[in-house]
Amino acid sequence: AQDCLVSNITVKQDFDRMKYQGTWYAVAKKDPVGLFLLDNIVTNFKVEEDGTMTATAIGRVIILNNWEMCANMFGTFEDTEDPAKFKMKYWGAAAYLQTGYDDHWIIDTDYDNYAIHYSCRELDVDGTCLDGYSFIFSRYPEGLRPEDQKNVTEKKQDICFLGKYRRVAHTGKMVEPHK
Ligand code: AZE
Repeated sequence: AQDCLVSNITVKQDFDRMKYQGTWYAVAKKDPVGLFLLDNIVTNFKVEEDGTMTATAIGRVIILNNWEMCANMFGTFEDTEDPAKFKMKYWGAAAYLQTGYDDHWIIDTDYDNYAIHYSCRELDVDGTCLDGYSFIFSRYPEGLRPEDQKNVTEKKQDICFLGKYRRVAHTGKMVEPHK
């Protein structure tokens, strides 16, 4: 969306949740306001028997008073009229972690290598995003394939987050989320 209006952002056509299942490594992220996952972010998507999409995610966080820990998070996705736009209800395994109800849009993916996620938490009065976050996911912890980088950069621009991402380190000290 050239005008950065959230309502003009396009998402993946005919999103196929079955093909999206499995492990994704966050390789870059654009943070929202407030507490957020820091690094070593790995997620696992699954389609349940009734067709609902669910996910688990782990990541390093620092909560109150510089307490560093591994956040074990869960999400369930509510369908909308667009197959690539979900509402995500999420919570932590422990009560001191974060709970929330966020948009969860899949901007683009080829299912086998990369995915671009987008969530706007708060709209500005002019229809642009005032507070949002985004993940670039890869099927490989080492990062994106060189051939996917150009497309991913274009998509970052389309969602008006270009230049706002930070790399997500994978130091390998953490475990995979539960499948
Ligand atoms: C996401 C992938 C799908 C499952 C979930 C995700 C989001 C998780 C958070 C977690 C925040 C935790 C904090 C703890 C102190 C999009 C990665 C649940 C936003 C800040």
